[in-house]
Amino acid sequence: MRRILHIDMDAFFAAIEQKRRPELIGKPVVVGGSGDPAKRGVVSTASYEARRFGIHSAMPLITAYRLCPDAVFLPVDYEEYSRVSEIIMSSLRDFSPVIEAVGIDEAFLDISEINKPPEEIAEEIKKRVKGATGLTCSIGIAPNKLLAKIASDMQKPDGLTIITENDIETRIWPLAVRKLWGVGPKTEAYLKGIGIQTIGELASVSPDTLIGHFGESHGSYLYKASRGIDESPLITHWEPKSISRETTFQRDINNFQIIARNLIDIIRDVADDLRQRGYKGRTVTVKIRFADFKTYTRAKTLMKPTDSLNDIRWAAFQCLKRIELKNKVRLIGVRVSGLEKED
Ligand code: TTP
Ligand code: MG
Repeated sequence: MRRILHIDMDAFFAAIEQKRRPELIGKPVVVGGSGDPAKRGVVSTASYEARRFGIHSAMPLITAYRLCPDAVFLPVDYEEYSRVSEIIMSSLRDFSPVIEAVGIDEAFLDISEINKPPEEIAEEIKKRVKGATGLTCSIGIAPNKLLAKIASDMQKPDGLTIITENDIETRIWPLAVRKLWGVGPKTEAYLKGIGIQTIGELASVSPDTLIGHFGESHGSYLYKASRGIDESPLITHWEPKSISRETTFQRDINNFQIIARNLIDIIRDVADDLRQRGYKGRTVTVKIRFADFKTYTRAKTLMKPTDSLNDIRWAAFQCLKRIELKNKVRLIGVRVSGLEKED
């Protein structure tokens, strides 16, 4: 019998900020944009204290500010969050080698081979993650990824929810269809139109009806998903499609020397990253965003894949020459794609 565990960190960015600045514990904290609610930007996440005011991810910062002017607004510090994420993922790897990291704060683990009760495994993981990072997480355990992900969301924060095949009718069917992975606003709206709001109601629709409307693939997916059926494997290894870096200047720049120098710095980072991860790439793309947000990209494809700093720099400057720098520059970026793994 398959046993899949899904772990999702609680209020991830906000919890990290509260951890490193304990005076913020218990306070409404909003992480997003540059951390200044007077500037454009959206909420990346809000602490549970801030959520009580109705603040949530993707909401404009200004709206969040209106809902709770006393909240502490902080800028996004991806570098720190990635560092913590790596610590979490490597702790998880000690429990099972079959792990699929999803985004920055989520992962699936296949725990079928671990000879312990699921509660015990979950408690051990929570303890390890807390010990390594000081943060809490919520865990769901179920026979497949679909149900495990639903389960981890059922008792947040610091939750543990175990779903077996026998629980599908009582605990999954009452939930809104939106809780199913792959059901977005469009599918939800159509289903609502035909009187279907819960997963249980979805399970009562014939597969032909669903396939007739959504097509073979999505239709039969919905039919199976509503019954808690999901055989999808964990994807334990992702090949990157490209390796890139970009930089936003503190102030918009029109000095070519400064632009060129920064471009060289990020080319060096990209080349280092390629070599460290064992890739070579064929296509180099340069991106320039001007002060008015107009964005241009130019690409150069080389004769053969490379990870050489000189080759990438040459190609990048070929690209740069093809963009007229008639305005001040806000952002520059470099991407290497067409990747091949080195032998
Ligand atoms: P989530 O796991 O969706 O949210 P969360 O961890 O903040 O809160 P929860 O306890 O409900 O799991 O996303 C993880 C991180 O990803 C989140 O801390 C910030 C980031 N994020 C965004 O930047 N924008 C978004 O719209 C969402 C949903 C998340
Ligand atoms: Mg989370």
